[in-house]
Amino acid sequence: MTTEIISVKGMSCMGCVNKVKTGLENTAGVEGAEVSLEQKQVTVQYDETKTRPDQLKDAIRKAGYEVMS
Ligand SMILES: [Cu+2]
Repeated sequence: MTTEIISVKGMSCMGCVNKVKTGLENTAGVEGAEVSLEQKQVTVQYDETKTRPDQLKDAIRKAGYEVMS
């Protein structure tokens, strides 16, 4: 298991937080995602044999938000 911290741009409310969290948790290999609205940051725990940071970032973009890191 690996942890990746990703900065996300454009989240403004709990609805955004839930969209990003759900998008990540529906991604194969993701074990859990914690989203901080205050820090505009997502902490993702994932199985590095099943997914990669690029795919995590794609999931965030697909949810409708920009990735800064
Ligand atoms: Cu929102």
